[in-house]
Amino acid sequence: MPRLYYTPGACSLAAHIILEESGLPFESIAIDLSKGEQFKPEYLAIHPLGRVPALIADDGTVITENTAILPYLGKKFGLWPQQTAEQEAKALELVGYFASGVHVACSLIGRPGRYTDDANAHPGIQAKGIQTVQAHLNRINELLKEKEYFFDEFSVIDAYGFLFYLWGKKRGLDTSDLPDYHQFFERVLARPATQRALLNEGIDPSSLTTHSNH
Ligand SMILES: N[C@@H](CCC(=O)N[C@@H](CS)C(=O)NCC(=O)O)C(=O)O
Repeated sequence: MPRLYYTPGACSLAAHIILEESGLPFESIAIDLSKGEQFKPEYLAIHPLGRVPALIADDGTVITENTAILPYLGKKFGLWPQQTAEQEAKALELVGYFASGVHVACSLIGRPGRYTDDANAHPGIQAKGIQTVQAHLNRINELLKEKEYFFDEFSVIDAYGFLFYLWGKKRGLDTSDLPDYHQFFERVLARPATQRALLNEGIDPSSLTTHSNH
């Protein structure tokens, strides 16, 4: 059975949701980033960069990077948009945008030390991160305009997109003017697989719902 290495509430949540969506058995192993478990030799042997997620497939293949893990799981479980080559290209476009645009901008806020050792410069990097992530959330809200999901049906892209609204809220960004993204977030949150993944990560799903007026 596949094995997922994850950290509660981290970007590994997208793969966790999809494994739950599959309805098939899988193993999940928590890596506590706050304790530096990602840098233990046993874990570095799996993911040499010391990051989550890492997935070990049924045949023992180790897969890292959301840009590989999510299309892989999506194709395996029928949750990857590929009705046409163009639709698949749009799905890859979003996976790439989320990983290299939105996630990286989030790390400006959470990990300014990655960009400079000068602690005096960290607040400026974080302020730029907040501004950039806010612009990404606004853009995602536009992409979701009048849509239930990013594509015709629920897919891995939705599990990934779900994450950034959650992180935006957690980091105190303004989510009050993102009505389409908000509704999408609540829709994905309400899915039984999302609820199971969150509970398995020790996160109470009811603590995430906002009941806002959107
Ligand atoms: N490009 C990687 C990024 C993975 C990543 O940065 N994961 C974060 C958690 S969201 C992490 O493991 N951080 C640990 C650290 O920075 O030490 C991917 O998309 O899989």
